[in-house]
Amino acid sequence: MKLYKIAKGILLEHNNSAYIIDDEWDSLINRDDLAGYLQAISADTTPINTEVKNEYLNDKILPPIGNQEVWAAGVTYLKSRDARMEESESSGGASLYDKVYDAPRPELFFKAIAQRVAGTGAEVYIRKDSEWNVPEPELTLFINSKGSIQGYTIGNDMSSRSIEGENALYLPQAKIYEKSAALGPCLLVATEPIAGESGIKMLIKRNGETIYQDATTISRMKRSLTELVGYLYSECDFPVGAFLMTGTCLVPPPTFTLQPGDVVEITIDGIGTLVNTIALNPKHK
Ligand code: DO4
Ligand code: MG
Repeated sequence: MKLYKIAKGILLEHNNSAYIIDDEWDSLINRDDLAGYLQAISADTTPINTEVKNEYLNDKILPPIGNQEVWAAGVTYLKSRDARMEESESSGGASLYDKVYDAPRPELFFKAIAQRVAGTGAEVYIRKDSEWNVPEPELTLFINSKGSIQGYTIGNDMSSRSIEGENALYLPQAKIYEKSAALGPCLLVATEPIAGESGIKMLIKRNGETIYQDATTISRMKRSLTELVGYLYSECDFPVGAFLMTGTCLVPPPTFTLQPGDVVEITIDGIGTLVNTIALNPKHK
């Protein structure tokens, strides 16, 4: 089942039919057994016709977030550890990444409030004071206020490698700025946990040509999803739930940096594709 936040409200897609749900986003997604609740709604509601559904989904799709905080886990895949060790070698910070990869406690950091999150089809920004920028494709969890994973979406944890590489203490500046995060296109709600074999793929286009593409599976993650959630929820309350990006599994080669106009497409099997165009923030150019 897929939940879309659209201009007209909330659209539920289930078994090739679509339904409009008259509810408020935060209280809807923060339920226990969201999957069961949505199944019951689909059984009791008249579906909208396909034309109307396509019209809604071809219009602007909003990020599937209300008033939740977005957090992120780091160095959960070998690829991320190796790339970070390389970029921080000259600042002497490489061993930090090596240690956190093997430590019982994961790296977790605050990433965004909803205002800084872009949806599919929207722009994400690179910083004007950063010369080395990458997208980070990440399976992203929606966890309700009781700490139970209720859904999955696709996340892009936009990052400045030059700022983070200069000094690990600059991580918040490398990671947190306007439109440095994207989520979407929908929230996948299922009765079963997402399968480890689910593929995650990233493609970057410049002037219509593919300049980078790679793919892997979620099963390459070093840690379990519940382990990450356990640490996040151990001393923080999230009254309307929280989103947690689970770390990047793909890193473009060191010679690669994003440019304004590039298009980033991240696909996760069963969820869909999150598409964003790279831009500089017009307010801060
Ligand atoms: O340690 C820095 C950030 C790591 C990160 O964002 C990732 O591995 O995805
Ligand atoms: Mg990341």
